[in-house]
Amino acid sequence: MRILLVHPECQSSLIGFRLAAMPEPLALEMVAASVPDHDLRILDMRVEADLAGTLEEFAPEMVVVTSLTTEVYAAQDVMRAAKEFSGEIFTVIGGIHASLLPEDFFLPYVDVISAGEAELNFPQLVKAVENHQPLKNIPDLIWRDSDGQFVRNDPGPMKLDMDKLPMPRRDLIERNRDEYFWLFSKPDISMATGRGCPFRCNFCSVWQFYKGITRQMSARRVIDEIKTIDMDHITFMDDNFLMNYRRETAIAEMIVAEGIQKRYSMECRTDSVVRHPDLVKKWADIGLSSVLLGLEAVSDEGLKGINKGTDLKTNDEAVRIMHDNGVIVWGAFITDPDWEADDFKRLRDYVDKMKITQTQFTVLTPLPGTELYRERKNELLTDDYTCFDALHAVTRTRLPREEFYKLYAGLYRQTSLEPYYELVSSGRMTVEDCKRGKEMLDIMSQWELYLDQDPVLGSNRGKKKVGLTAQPAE
Ligand code: B12
Ligand code: SF4
Repeated sequence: MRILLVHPECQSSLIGFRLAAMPEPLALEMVAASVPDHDLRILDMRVEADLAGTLEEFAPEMVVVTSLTTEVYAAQDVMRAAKEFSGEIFTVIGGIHASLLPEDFFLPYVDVISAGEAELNFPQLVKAVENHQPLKNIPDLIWRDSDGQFVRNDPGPMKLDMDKLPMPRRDLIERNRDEYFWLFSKPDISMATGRGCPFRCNFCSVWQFYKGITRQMSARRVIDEIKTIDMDHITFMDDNFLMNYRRETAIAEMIVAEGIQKRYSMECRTDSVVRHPDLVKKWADIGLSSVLLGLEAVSDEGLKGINKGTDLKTNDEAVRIMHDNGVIVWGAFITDPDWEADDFKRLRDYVDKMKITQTQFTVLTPLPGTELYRERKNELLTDDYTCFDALHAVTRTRLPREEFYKLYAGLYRQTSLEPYYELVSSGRMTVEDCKRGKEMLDIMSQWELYLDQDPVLGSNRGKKKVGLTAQPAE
């Protein structure tokens, strides 16, 4: 079959995490890898907008789309356009949002919603569609019965041998390689060596999506994949790469033994860092350049409130360990709509005190499917998913909203660029990277840019109704 896999584009403003990272469409590369015997094409609309031209030229029989919560409308648009182009095209939606809230895709132009990991049902789906067979025995599929009603199949076991996962189909996006980046590394390659997380932060969708199960590839399988990559920088997309001391030590040792010379970035919890500083040193010695650290809050109370399971002392120590090893810290922090001016000041003071070079400030957002959502869904001011980008307050703010955004955006106003200069002078960052970092801060610190998409002040308020209220577009 000719299968077109589409990553939708949802970015509509200057601000956004796009400034700090735009990794390759790894999910679609994995979906593609699960059906190798077909004619496959990936269209990443973040870098190539021409959906109509691709439909015309490739003439797909199936269009497959992935979607985070922020991307729901963009994903719906892609499927609607595919069906309008040809009623014969079979449309499939999958990924984290469709898995947690499939009802948002109960739409006339959607044929199937695939919940969970592609490897567990997508190959069977493609086979069934190709051979005009029934879909009723394929796990975790939501499909349309003869009356046009969506029916959900049982989930089936989440049995997956991570070592048997095929290599992602990076060849399908190679033409866009130079566009993908992670913080100061451009171009960049993404790798995912584990799935799921054993922790239970209340704002997080990961453990909900993986139903509390955590799995990792063996060190050997990780090395085999690294060896297929001919680029200098790899980012591990795992939510907590350093969680398994034995495995990550083995990977580092194999990298040395096999003479692999690259640079790496990763995401990490602070307690994993503090538990094994020697592991950080090992990785720094083999090229660890930056770590996205989930610091989240600057008080024990704040960390408890989100059920992070760490404390401030551990966070401080983790930052220190990274600094001692010359690793760039990309600190992720969560602000709260309930904050007063002092809370913002406390956070900015912490960032300055700890010399955190790169920062990510999000607004606490009850993302559908999370524990926080269940607790706070009655407080939501909007059901417009484009506001759920973690840059906007979707619940009431204690401060007047403009004031909230002024203080929030102001967090990005670096009081000192000294950490950047240190990185440039020590050769860990180029002048170009430094300029890019500075530009990012300049944009993210303009508070007016946050207003247009605000659920109360913004120009698109009330225009979109989704969630369980999703209506057919016709
Ligand atoms: C890389 C990443 C990013 C990247 C790229 C995002 C993107 N759109 O691709 C960047 C840095 C830009 C980013 C930004 C954001 N992200 Co992000 N990110 C991740 C991360 C760490 C890894 C995703 C990944 O590549 N995984 C590896 C691939 C292989 O797995 P996968 O994507 O799950 O795909 C599998 C299945 O889902 C399924 N599948 C997926 N699509 C499809 C389609 C079909 C048809 C089928 C059959 C199956 C299928 O099969 C795949 C293989 O098994 C996840 C955490 C996580 N563990 O998922 C968060 C995560 C996806 N991000 C999240 C969030 C909240 C955001 C932000 C809103 C804010 C923020 N704090 O970062 C922004 C907004 C992005 C936007 N587009 O608006 C949430 C999403 C929650 C949700 N309900 O949507 C996650 C889950 C983190 C969390 N803690 O909850 N993010
Ligand atoms: S540690 Fe990270 S991935 Fe794990 S539950 Fe918390 S936020 Fe989610």
